[in-house]
Amino acid sequence: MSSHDAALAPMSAPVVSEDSGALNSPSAPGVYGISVFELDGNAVPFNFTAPPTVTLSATDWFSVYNKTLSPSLALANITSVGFRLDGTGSNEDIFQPGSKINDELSAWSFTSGGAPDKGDLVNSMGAIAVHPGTLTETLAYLGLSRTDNSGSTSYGFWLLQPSVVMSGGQLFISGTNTLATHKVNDLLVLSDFSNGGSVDRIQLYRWNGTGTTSLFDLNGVNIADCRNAPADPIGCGRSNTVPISVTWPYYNKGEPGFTSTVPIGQFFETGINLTRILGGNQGCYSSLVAFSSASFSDSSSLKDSVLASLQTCAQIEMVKSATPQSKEGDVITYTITMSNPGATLMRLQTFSDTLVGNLTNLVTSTTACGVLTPFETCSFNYGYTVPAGAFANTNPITNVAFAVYVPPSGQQFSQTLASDVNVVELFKPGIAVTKSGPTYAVPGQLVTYTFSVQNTSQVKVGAAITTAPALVFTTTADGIVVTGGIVDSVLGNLSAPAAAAGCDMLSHGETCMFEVPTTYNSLGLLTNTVVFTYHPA
Ligand SMILES: [Ca+2]
Ligand SMILES: [Ca+2]
Ligand SMILES: [Ca+2]
Ligand SMILES: [Ca+2]
Repeated sequence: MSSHDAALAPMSAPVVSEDSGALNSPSAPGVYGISVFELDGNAVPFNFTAPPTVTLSATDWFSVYNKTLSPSLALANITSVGFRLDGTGSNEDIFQPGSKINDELSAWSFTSGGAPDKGDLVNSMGAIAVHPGTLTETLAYLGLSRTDNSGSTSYGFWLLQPSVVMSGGQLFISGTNTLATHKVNDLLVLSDFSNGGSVDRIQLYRWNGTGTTSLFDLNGVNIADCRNAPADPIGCGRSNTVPISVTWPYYNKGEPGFTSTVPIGQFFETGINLTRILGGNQGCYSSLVAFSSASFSDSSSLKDSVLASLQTCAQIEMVKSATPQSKEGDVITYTITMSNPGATLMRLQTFSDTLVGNLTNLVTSTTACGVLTPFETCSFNYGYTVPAGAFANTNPITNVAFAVYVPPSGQQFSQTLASDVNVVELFKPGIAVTKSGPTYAVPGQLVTYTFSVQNTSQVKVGAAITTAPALVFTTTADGIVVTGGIVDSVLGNLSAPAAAAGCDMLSHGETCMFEVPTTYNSLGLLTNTVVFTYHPA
């Protein structure tokens, strides 16, 4: 087996050799209704200017290959790219004779050898985008180049949902010892294009559980070829009708070493609407297998293989937040924000919180997070009441939220789990009051009471947040104004003199003092009681 490391290849300025097709003038990028990516029979963005002033408003394979280099371009609207250079000659990875396009994956085997020139692939590549019109449909752009255009050979792609790796001549699910198998709605694209560059036919199949089922047959150059396809097609393809320049290391039959010029009919690109092709039941695809085959049939024998990675779904992102401190009896409000940075609509399968339990039905029925369309962000809140005893026993309050999202096919793979952990520390509010006044007085005597108040709230020893909130007379909790203060059974409301002395807000540990003079008018024992009411700020 041999392959070339894309990252080591130089990034050189391509010599733009625009296809002379009638619909492919530089002022009209050949996007043919799928206006994110140029399906125009070449690999260079129509408005390309040579580095270092690369400015691109359109995307083509030059950009995808550049994306594998460092530093890479940022590609608007493209959520994932894949690019793989294949080997050539007599010692590269090819299918073992007998492997068929419509075999179960575990029946495929690979070996080291040489593909016939006309079936020798140079590279495969892919890009994933959101349909710019509907903003909900997943588009896949797939491409390849080959070393020769003579004779009759067909080409195609399998888009596989599991992430697969080749080992010992077989395909395994990444990170496991399990042989890879097809999942329902794995997608097969077969193409038939001439050595003059016309795309005559594209057939689309899905894996139905035991074999392939035909979905669409784009038969005839007036349907299958992007130059002639209707606006916003379900799929179309383009080959190059003139020699084109590419920036990846390209090898051509009969030429030693690498060249940058691809002869007529040795480059192919296709764009397909995964959502429409699969009736809205597309999965999360992770692997792209490009192949050449003996003939244009889904039961044909396989020749060369190129395995690349391509992600049609993205990892759902979750951020969970709450105020960092709380206390017994209070409701901690958790805010969950989730976003879908990928090109595939995702549905919530389960949402749970380690403290609050399963909230799936609540989230699905009352929030926008039940379905996340491409690039959508949603958020919602839920509460947890801190129980009595928590300050001593379960401090801090730690919980984790988990969300599992699945693509429309319902098939769940590893990309779809989102989680976030949150820690809320508890404090115990407290105040200490000292009141002093004269022991004796005669009626009519002026006496002075002295009040001293301290914020004696506690935090847990060793807590990350070492101070408790300030305590105040008046606060706003959940939009409701909560009023406290100081009221003495004899002296009346003392909030004003207390506030004047700074006692209306006490930071953690702070002490304040105030005095209240009054005239003693009683004839006997006078007992007064003072009530201090504070709230955490
Ligand atoms: Ca193109
Ligand atoms: Ca182009
Ligand atoms: Ca090859
Ligand atoms: Ca190969």
